[in-house]
Amino acid sequence: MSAILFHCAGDSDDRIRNAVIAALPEHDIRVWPDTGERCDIRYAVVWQPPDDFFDDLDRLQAVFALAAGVDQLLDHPGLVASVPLVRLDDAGMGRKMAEYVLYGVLHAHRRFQELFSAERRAEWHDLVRPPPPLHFPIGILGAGTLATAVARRLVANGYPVSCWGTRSKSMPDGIAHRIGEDGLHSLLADCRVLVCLLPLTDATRGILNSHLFDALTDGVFLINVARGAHLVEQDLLPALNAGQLSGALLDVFNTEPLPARHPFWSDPRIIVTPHVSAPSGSRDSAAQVAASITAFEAGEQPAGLVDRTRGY
Ligand code: OXD
Repeated sequence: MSAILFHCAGDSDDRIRNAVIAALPEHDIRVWPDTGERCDIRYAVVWQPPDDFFDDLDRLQAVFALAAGVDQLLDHPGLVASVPLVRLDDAGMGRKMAEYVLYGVLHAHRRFQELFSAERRAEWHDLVRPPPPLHFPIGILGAGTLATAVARRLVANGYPVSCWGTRSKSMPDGIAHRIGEDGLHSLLADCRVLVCLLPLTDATRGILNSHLFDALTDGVFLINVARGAHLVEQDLLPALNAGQLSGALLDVFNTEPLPARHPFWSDPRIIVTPHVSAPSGSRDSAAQVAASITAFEAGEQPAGLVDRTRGY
């Protein structure tokens, strides 16, 4: 008999587990740490599995991540590289991510930071005259499923949007696509808001650093919704102080939860949110995992199959 081993850390544990069980009624689903006979286990459905999770799972055929980012799984000490890894491909996250980023873009474009601080001083600050969205370009680092969902929403709101990636690919109408070093530099030189939606790989770790901030025009608003390790944290306050950045909306951090004494909490130019930009929906995630397992068993390639050489 083939079984699926499930592990999910966090509040949504029961909801996702029940949705996975409901979506795969024919399968024997075991919930970590009750593994039963480990030799029965063919698939694992996981979010943040512990270090010994994969021990003795000798007949494991595939791992399904309950996340869009698989950096933690690629670094997992127990997961062997020959086992295919599949990540969530949207699963309801695109809409939520688009809403979150749109909030940040409107915050920057309509200068809410300035309005809020005037409000705190009981000051009638009515001189704010934002340009039309057409003159407020947005640069998105990343060109994958979530970046595309975000870009579509921003384009629908009238913003010119460019996505940056390493390989050329066709993007939906109205979204510019830039590639390579030159593409990055032109995107940085143009944008008023910079959004990081990259996968975390060796090539992208620390990409949001003082060198990149030097290439921006002054006063850019930064949104990081990818991974904390994309940002070199000690470079952020100097870039804000120098006016290269006007503010930042950060949802991800090197250490999560963000420690109470971290300077980001108290800086009025930085909005901190607790990794909530786009939680995956339990039913959407379960449906995608079920479809991926069905595709996998039929010998087809599931959506979200990770290319380990690229790292996403
Ligand atoms: C993800 C996340 O990668 O929630 O899906 O961060």
